[in-house]
Amino acid sequence: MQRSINKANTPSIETSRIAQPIGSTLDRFIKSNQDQFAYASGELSQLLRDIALASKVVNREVNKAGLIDIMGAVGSQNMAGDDQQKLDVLANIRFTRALAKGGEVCALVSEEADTFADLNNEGKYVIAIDPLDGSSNIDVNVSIGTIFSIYRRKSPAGTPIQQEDILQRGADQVAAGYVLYGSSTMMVYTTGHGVNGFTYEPTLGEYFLSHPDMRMPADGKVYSINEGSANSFAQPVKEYVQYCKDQKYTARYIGSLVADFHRNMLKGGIYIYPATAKDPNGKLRLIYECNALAFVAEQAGGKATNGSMRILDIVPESLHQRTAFYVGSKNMVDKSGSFA
Ligand code: AFP
Repeated sequence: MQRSINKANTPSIETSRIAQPIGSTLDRFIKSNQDQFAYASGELSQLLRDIALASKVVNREVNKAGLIDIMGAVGSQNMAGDDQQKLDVLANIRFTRALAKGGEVCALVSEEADTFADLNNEGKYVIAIDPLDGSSNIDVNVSIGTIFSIYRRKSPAGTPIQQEDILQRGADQVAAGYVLYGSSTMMVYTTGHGVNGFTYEPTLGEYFLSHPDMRMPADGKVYSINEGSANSFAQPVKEYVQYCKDQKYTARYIGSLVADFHRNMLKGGIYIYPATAKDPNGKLRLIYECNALAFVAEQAGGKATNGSMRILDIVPESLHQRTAFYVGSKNMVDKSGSFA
């Protein structure tokens, strides 16, 4: 006798409760969205995968930092004059190696090096990276991050790298993002078509799409600024901080840009590193810190300025240029600008 198959009673693999679906891997997501890129040749996809791979290695080092002797300062200073922590150096090596092996990048600008590194001269992309931001937090187990910014080179492949390849406006970025090494590790990036966040699953060694189409709330109640420097803020900044207090906003300042940014991205808020008497151009670096986060913020509906001008419109004049940075929920950044 032939048995009939009752489809209605057949449990669907897709919806089975026995094993919850775990969503798209970063790899699969990059591949399925490749057609959105202006130059859909697969090289930018590979570059993003190289970044993800290096971040997994850095994540491993960050996680075991407390266990072995790789914590603490290495004894030298980077271009910005900060003490270089061992993990900074290590992260720089990991990202540089992964990007050099991938072959898509012709030049790499890093916080950890005075000038750009020539990678593959046939590569079509320029990358600017802060391999491990918030390094003064490493020794105390506080969240740190990697920030990256990707540009299409302007000079023809195979020719010497030009200044115009390196010093591009943030508005010319083709992709940007960050990795947050926090209570879980996340990679968040944009290719100019919205922002997506992926959470790392360490036992599987994969990033999974956990935060699709991230949107930054237009308003928030959190302000993040180092008020210890308040005496050297300009009057408009002092007034804006007072305004935040009058509004009974909550102050939250981790001192780790990626972590502060990410919290505000999810919950709404503003992060400010203003010009101060000590740092008249602010402290943060335009090319490998602010541009990337400004691009992510705008793609998520947020805003980023230097207090008056859109960050992405600033034409950089030097590799390690600093800028004041106001980033976060659009209405809050607009309000802060009204005090200028
Ligand atoms: P470090 O990498 O030296 O810890 O600097 C971190 C940072 O660039 C950024 O992540 C913080 O938001 C900001 O500096 C903190 O600077 P202040 O200590 O001056 O507030």
